[in-house]
Amino acid sequence: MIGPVEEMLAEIVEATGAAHLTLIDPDSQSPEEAGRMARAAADGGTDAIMVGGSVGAAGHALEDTVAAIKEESGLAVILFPSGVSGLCSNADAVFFMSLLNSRSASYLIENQALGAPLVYKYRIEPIPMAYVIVEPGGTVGWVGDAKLIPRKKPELAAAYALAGKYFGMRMVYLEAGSGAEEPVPLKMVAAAKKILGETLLVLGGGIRSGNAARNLVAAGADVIVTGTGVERSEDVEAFVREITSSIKAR
Ligand code: 1GP
Repeated sequence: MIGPVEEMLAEIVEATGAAHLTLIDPDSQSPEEAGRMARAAADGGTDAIMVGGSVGAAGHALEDTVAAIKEESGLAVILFPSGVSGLCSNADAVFFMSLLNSRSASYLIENQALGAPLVYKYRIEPIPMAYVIVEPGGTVGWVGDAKLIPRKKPELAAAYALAGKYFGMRMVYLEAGSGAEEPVPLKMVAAAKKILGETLLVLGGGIRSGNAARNLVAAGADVIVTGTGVERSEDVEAFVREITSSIKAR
């Protein structure tokens, strides 16, 4: 069953052409600072906040960061966990992902099996998502033991995306890795979207300008994720505004 956060994202994509998510890693700043960033991102037009990271995004730092973001921004918080420890009870939703091109059963299904009862207990909304990591892959590619999709092989990314859709996942996330020098190639985005149809295509990793985001959306991305760009920005609101004004047609 589709929950309220997923529905909200789908409606935003339908109404404006694309959605923007701001990724905040609880390990990179204090909860207070995360709250301020989220408020600035909200003022810049972001649609929701993702919270997660490959290392150290757990425990009190995670819970306090989620609480501060919700309090300051009023936006929905979607967890983006790298494992069971990336779950907490005060978030609104979780990207319930399987890293489809991992070589490790841990990232394909074991963390998910151990985490599922917690998602149930915490009553957070699970959003089923196929997660596919493309070269260079960054920290998450290494941690997730991914067999990285070569940048020159769009058909491989499309094949994984379609497998995710056939599994019933309603979103597919193509990830170049946080801090990547370049986003996922446009040809790959186009190949994946062509085969996905209505299934939402999420793009992240290395997106640091309005232009780059606009090109990805023109190629077929439905949701744009930015983390590093927001983190490094002196003026978070202006940075997020640049991205959101570039991707939203209406
Ligand atoms: C990481 O795709 C996200 O999972 C965000 O990447 O930090 O490069 O924006 P950046």
